[in-house]
Amino acid sequence: KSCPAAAPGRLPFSTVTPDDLDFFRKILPGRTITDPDLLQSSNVDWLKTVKGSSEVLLRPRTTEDVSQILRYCNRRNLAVNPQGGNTGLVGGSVPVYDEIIVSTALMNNILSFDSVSGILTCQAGCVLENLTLYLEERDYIMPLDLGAKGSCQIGGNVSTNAGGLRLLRYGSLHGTVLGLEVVLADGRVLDCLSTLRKDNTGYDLKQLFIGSEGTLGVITAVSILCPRKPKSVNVVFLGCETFEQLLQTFQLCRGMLGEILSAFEFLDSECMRLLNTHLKLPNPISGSDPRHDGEKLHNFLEEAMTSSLVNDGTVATEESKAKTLWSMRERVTEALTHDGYTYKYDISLPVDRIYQLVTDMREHLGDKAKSVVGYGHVGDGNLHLNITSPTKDPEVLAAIEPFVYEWTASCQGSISAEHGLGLKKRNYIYYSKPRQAVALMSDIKAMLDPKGILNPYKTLPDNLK
Ligand code: FAD
Ligand code: 2HG
Ligand code: ZN
Repeated sequence: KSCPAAAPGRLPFSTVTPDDLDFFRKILPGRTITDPDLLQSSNVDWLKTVKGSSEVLLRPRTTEDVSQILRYCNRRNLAVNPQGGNTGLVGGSVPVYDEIIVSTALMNNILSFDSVSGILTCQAGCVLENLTLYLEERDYIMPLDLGAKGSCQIGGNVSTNAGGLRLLRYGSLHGTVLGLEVVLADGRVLDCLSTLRKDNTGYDLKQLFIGSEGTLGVITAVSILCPRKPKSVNVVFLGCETFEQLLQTFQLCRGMLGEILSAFEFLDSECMRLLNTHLKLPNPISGSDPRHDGEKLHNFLEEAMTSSLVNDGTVATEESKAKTLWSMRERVTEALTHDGYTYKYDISLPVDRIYQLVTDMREHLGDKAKSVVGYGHVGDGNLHLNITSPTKDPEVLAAIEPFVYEWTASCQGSISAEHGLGLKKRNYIYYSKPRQAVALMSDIKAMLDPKGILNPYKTLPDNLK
């Protein structure tokens, strides 16, 4: 029996001909890449687990370029793989076969910034970290932040509806994105690039493209509401003995810090072990006492320490130490890549159930797995359960799945909290969505992309139930 995550056979799209290349070279001179060496990194995903065989990479600069590309591809029945920073974790960002890669990397202009409202409008290929730096100079920040900030692009973030490390405070992109410009499969440009906070004139079409993983259109520009840069930032790294204590600390923290709390993240001791083993990052809290370090969080820390919820910890008030502490959390994904083949699960659960899945999985796998780690966005009820084995092992996979999906469905959780479905998770959608919802998604796809040229084999399941 074939693995449900494996790609189905190649669909009957056309293949690229010399005439097609002539056309692309005419509209994108010097930006039609066919050199196999240059194409290699765009054909492989960040995790190096999905590899396509595209022979053409197109690098448009303008919306009009994208429109011409799609109009042509649609007419010729050529499949297209939209690509941003290629940091996606579910195999959605790379071709499965020979789809043409349309990269937004050169679409990296900031179009406008209103320093009164905090509304930024930019092209889709702007790298998240560059946007953050631009805004910080103007006393604003982006409403999202993630470990992949140095490579991921805002268009990719919107297409995956990325959550990240600040969602707890600033909410999801479904709220902060005010407008989108999207090129549809047939090349039509949908201009919904509004910069209004409020606009109830009909259906909110932009929402369809947020999180649709490049299957409904190519996002070419984004307008987004950005918060003011906080006056001071403190990062606290605390150690708890049990997940139960961690949850009690979270409750205390919410109660005492309220709206100034920007993030509440966690990583377990297995993550700490991997950070130390593979990236040589030492435990930042051993031997320090947060009561001596900072003023700002004094009351909360006093309470957390005296009630014995927290064993030890450290506080960062200056930027460089804050960065060091954040890297402990942000670099777990990287540490895992050094541990072996990684089986990734990105699960939404009621917050009090989060760690039970890690403990149950550990027990269920016994010594079949090399490491079983839990980390994630506690404040959002989002667990990152990661399992490694020395090499990809079908037996380990068979022990994990469908166990992990059944466990999640039994709690009415989501099998993809923030990374999307891409190639890897598309056939598991029914664990989290009813049949009618998936059928309606498929109708929307058929309406917007009747030939199915946009990111085929991704997001929607191979067969409708
Ligand atoms: P890509 O990986 O290039 O593409 C992702 C998907 O979007 C693909 O399906 C692609 O076809 C589509 N796409 C890209 N650009 C466009 C466009 N302009 N129009 C239409 N479709 C497009 N995710 C989180 O949610 N939270 C995290 O905290 C987080 N942390 C991460 C940390 C690391 C170290 C890594 C490697 C990844 C992390 N991710 C996280 C995964 C996350 O999905 C991506 O990092 C990010 O949102 C993808 O942006 P990208 O530009 O790299 O898009
Ligand atoms: C994070 O929160 C990312 O660090 C990546 O979403 C999670 O690698 C993962 O499983
Ligand atoms: Zn995450």
